[in-house]
Amino acid sequence: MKVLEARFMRDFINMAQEGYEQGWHERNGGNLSYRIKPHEVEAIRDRLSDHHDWQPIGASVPDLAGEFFLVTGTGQFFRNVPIDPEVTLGIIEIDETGENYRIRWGYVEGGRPTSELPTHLLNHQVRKRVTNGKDRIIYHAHTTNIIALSFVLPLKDEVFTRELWEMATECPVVFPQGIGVVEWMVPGGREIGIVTSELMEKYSAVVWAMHGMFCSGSTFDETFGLMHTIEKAAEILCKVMMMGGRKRQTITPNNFRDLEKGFKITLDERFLYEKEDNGVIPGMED
Ligand code: 2HA
Ligand code: ZN
Repeated sequence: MKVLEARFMRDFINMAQEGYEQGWHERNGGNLSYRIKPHEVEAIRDRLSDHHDWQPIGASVPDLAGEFFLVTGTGQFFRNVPIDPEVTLGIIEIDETGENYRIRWGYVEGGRPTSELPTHLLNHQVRKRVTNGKDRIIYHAHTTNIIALSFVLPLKDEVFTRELWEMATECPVVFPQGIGVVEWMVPGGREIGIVTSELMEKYSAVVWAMHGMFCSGSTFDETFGLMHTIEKAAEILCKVMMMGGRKRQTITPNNFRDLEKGFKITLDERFLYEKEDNGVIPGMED
């Protein structure tokens, strides 16, 4: 089968386009990776090349040994993914040690995988383990409203989770585990990848302060939907702040406990703390 005719390829390209249309991928902002299923690799194996050398990943991912990934290229613009997928995307294979990768398809103008490859693969390794192999997609986007909030809210998992949950009743249903926060760090390396992947043990979404967000999911729809839901909650919170920043009423800890029963979800009590004044958004006290 031609690589571009594979279903996962079309779904990947559609997701890149939808993310661009949301305004989350200015210039070369953001990156996306998909852990390809074994039968999907077999269907395209005749079209894979073995002319490229093994290169260091820059991180150690032994639990991903032998896996294949479709990954956006470094410096590539999401805007161009549907226009020129063979240039903007590539398929890589991980070696038996989990230390090296080689290009098997794509990046035809001499490209390479995203600069955030260490974070993507470290996240994949953790999510593969904690979801028993279900999660296959890691998505990084420069979501405007989440970035804006990272200038104002305290950079704490508890605060981001709680304030975003309060912004839409479906939020605790869509991300019941909550959301993690990484304070400002240099992107593009192993260090930020390790910190992010440690949070991915508990959360399927992690904020990078003053930068964007990472989401993990089992399907393209689930992963995009998670990013979209969180970013929409962030947009509502920004609007509430712009309307003076004082809530007259909100969803209370007991309301969340009622949701747990109604939707058969479990919410960590860590996020259901009592506040001195339910109208005040942290960071906007005066
Ligand atoms: O690829 O988003 O974090 C550009 C980025 C780096
Ligand atoms: Zn980024």
